[in-house]
Parts: sequence; C-alpha cells; structure tokens
Amino acid sequence: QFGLFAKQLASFELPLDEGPAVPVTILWGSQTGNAEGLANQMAAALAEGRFEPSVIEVVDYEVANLASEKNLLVVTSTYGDGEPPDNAVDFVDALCAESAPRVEGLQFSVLALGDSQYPDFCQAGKIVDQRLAELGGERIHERVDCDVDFDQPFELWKKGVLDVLGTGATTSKAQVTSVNGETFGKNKPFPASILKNYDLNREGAFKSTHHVELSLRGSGLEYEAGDALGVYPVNDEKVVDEILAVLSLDSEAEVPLPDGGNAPLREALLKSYDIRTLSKKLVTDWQKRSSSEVLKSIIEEDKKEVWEKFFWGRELVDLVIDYPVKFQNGEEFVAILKKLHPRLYSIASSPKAHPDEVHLTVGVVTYETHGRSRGGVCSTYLANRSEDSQPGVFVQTNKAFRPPADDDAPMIMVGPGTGIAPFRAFLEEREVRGAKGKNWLLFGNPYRATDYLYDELLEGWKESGLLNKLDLAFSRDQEEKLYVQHLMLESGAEIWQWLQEGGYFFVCGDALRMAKDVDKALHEVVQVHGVKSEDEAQDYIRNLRKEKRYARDVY
Ligand code: 2AM
Repeated sequence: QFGLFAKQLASFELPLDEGPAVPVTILWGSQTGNAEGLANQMAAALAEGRFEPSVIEVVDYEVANLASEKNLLVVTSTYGDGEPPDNAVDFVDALCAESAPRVEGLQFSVLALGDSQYPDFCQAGKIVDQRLAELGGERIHERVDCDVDFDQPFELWKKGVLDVLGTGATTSKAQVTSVNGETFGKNKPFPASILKNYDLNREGAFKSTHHVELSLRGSGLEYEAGDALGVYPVNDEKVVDEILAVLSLDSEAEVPLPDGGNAPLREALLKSYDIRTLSKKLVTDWQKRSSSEVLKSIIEEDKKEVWEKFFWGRELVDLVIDYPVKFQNGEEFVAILKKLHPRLYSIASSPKAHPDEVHLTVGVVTYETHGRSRGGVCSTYLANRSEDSQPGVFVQTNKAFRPPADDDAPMIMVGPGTGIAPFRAFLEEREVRGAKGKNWLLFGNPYRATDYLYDELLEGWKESGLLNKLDLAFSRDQEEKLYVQHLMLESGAEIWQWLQEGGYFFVCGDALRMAKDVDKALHEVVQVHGVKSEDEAQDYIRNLRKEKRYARDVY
C-alpha cells in the first residue's frame, strides 16, 4: 500500500519540478484592455508552474497555427450587440470559415467577458468556444462567462484550468491591484478631488454633458491619451433612504460587504451594492417573499419579451414599492443584491497638457419612467459632485487606442456626442508634441446652438491650424437628419486620399448604431474612391485594422 502511495506521489510531483516546460498559448481579444490584463494574470500563474505561456494579441495570430497547438486558452470580450472586439474580428471570421483547420489534439478553454445588460451576452467567447469544439478540440474546462464584475469568475476559471493542467499551483500572486501594477487601482481606487465640473451644453439644451476635471496629484496613477478612467459611483441618497424607510430596515445595522468586511447598511447601500439593476434572479428572489401573482406569472412564463417588458424603466425601488416584502434584517436584504461596479469613461485630456489631472466628458443621463424621474447612476453622481468631493477612480489602460506613434501620419477622428472625449486628448497630445501630421475631426450632436461641445476649443484649433479639417453634423438643425457618416460620404475622396498617405481612422461613441453606420460608410468610401470590389474593400479595411490604423473605442 505504501508502495502505491509513493508511486502516486511521485507521478504527481514529477511534472511539477522536472521535464521540459509545457507551452501554453494564451490569446486575448479586447476592446478595453480587461481581457489583456486577465491573459497576463493567467500567464503569471502558469509560469509559476512548469509551463511556458505565450500571451498573444489575437489580431497577430494565424488561425492556421491552431493545428499545431497543444494547449490554448482564449480570453475574449464582446461588445455592442454581441460582436467580437475589433482586434478579434478576423480571428473569429477565420475560425468560423470552412477553411479553418481541424484541431484534434488541442486542449482548450475559453474565458468570455461581457456585460449582461447587453443582448447576446459574451457572444464572442461563446462562438470561439463552440467552434474550437466543432473543429475537434478538447475542452479541458467549461467556458466561464464573466459579467462586468469579472474578478471572482476569473479566479474560478484560473483555478479550474490550473487544476486540470496540473500545475498544483492553485494560488498565485496574480492578484495585482491593477494592470499597471500601481498601488492605486481597480481594487483600491484613488480619491480624486474634483477641480472643475460644468455643463458643456447651453441653456435650453434637452440633454446635459458635463466636463469634469479631477486631480490625480499624489496618486501615482499614470495614463496616456486613449485610456479610460474607472469611476466608482455612489448611489442616490434619496433613493437609498426611500428603500430603507419602506423596508423598515435599520440603517446603522452592520451588514457584510460584497468583497468582505462589514459596514452599516445605509453606507453599504450607498457605496457597495447595486440598488438599481433588476435581473431574473433578483425578481425571483423577491417573488419568493412577496406572494405577488404578477411576479409569479412573469417568472413562470419565463419569456424573453415578457422579461424585457417588465425590466424596461424599472429598478429595485419599483419592486420595493410595488411588491411589498419583509426582510428580517439588512443582512438578509443585501444577500440578494449584487456588487456596485465602477463605470468607465474615455479620458478627454492628455497628461502632457494637464499634468496631475484627468478630464472627462460625461453624458448625463436623465429620464422619466413609470412616473419617476431617474438618472444614470454614475453620470448623475458625477454631474452633481461639488468641487470638494472625491470620487474613487482608477486608470484602465487601452493600448489599442492611441494617437499614431508617427507624428507625421494623418489622423481622421469620428466622435459624435461624448465620442469627442478621446479626440480632445489626441489633439492636445499632438499639440504638445508639436506633431506635424494632419488632423481631421468629425463631430455631431443635435443642435449647434445648444450642443456644440468644446466649441471654442475646436474653433481655436481650426484657426491655429492644429485641426486641418473640422466637419460638424448637427443632426436636427435641418429637416433631414445629418450624421457624421453622411459627411464622410461627401468627403469620401479626401478620406481615401488621407488613408493612402498612411492615415489613421479613429471612431469613438455609440456602438449600437453610430459605429456600425460609420463602418459601413468607410467600406463605401474605400470601394468607391479606391475603386475596389466589396471583397477587396473588406480586405483593405481588415488590413487597416491589423496595422492598427483603424481603431475604435465604442460603447
Ligand atoms: P439624433 O439624436 O438627432 O438622432 C450624438 O448623439 C449625435 O449622434 C446626435 O446628433 C445623434 O442624432 C447622432 N446619431 C444618432 N444616431 C446616429 C447614427 N446611427 N449614426 C450617426 N450619428 C447618430
């Protein structure tokens, strides 16, 4: 018996210390940099065992190579309505094509990132996972789908994959606070003082967009033009107090926090729990206590349209008021809630132009539904901050979205609405650098009189020559809607010319409609002015993307 035990021990220990390191390829596809960060953490954990991980941005990977891989991990996000991130589009296309290689002998696992608020949650990861299996790969660990709160599911996936691969190294030092290895980071946000906070829209505008300047002095946080800032919101005090009053809960009672530790209930509801977003699970948990026939029938019917209709314009406070329930205590209440997560904003400043500061362009969302006025949790929080408050922030790097390294390269920027933000940063950056390359900005918003954001700054840049071209699409100033893509088509010959000169094409803003229409317009421009077939235009643009000369920051 002892002999058998010794043998098992030996066979378990051998691979840990001896034999050649086993290669593992880790591909990442990312729009914001989260997937890259996790791919690197996974690699760090593997490297502690007997593995030799290679982390590769998926845009640089040839699908044909899959046939000779042994171990493959894929970390990919999804954006918009179920599309792969820009740098993964070609990979997913090639993987789904008939020409994709068979991959018998390949062991793989997929970590999918997404946002369950959008349709087709984690779709890109699901496609990759399914297709690798179809091509004959062996799934060594179930795909894990992560919502915006990806830390915990990632740890589970990492541990699971490490267990299967047999490193034995299940805990790792990969719990870094941020991708940059800074002291302040996602898990330890920096309290940033607000220096300025004002509305960019003029009086009479039907929407509001705030310019917010924050101080990073003493934080050690660094960023580059193109990065995003994570901001931890605080929930609306009025709504928190209303919920506490209706549920008759003691605001001072200690309750557990999502990431460990305790806090008084009111503070926990303000800072740590999502007190707005409804989910099937939350409504089901609620119904168990409420005996509501309405909720019961929705849950039993369990149809997508029925759920969507119910969720539309409703938040937790609507459940609290419309479907009365009783919780024994605060702990029982927070047990059904999810963690409040930070929101990401594209940074609107260049650190070279504003040392120790970071600027944001925040679209302030307000609306009325079911007889109650409401607002976006973080945008209203930021808009209402006075200059003495300190929101918790961290930097989210976005290496895929940078002004050209070549200061002479022409740059075309399409950024309607709050999509202007990173281009203010790009232009500031080029101004400070004294970059000679031509710059062209296409901006759009409803009305010139009220919604021309940063008008003085942009007109000044036009005058100084930093902006060679400034095209404005005020959509509602004339009978027919005028959008940035219409201006692109009008100036198609010149766009083609700039691209031929090695130009870069950047897009920022709405992913669901605008970015798609702009992409379509770009294909049309290349087809018409480059005299190409549809397929040739597609190849041309695919190549632009590969060369990182077509980059998007869309949400
Ligand atoms: P609209 O609201 O008048 O329709 C910033 O939000 C600007 O983008 C607004 O002028 C908005 O116009 C416009 N916009 C809306 N849908 C768009 C689309 N599909 N493509 C480009 N711009 C769009």
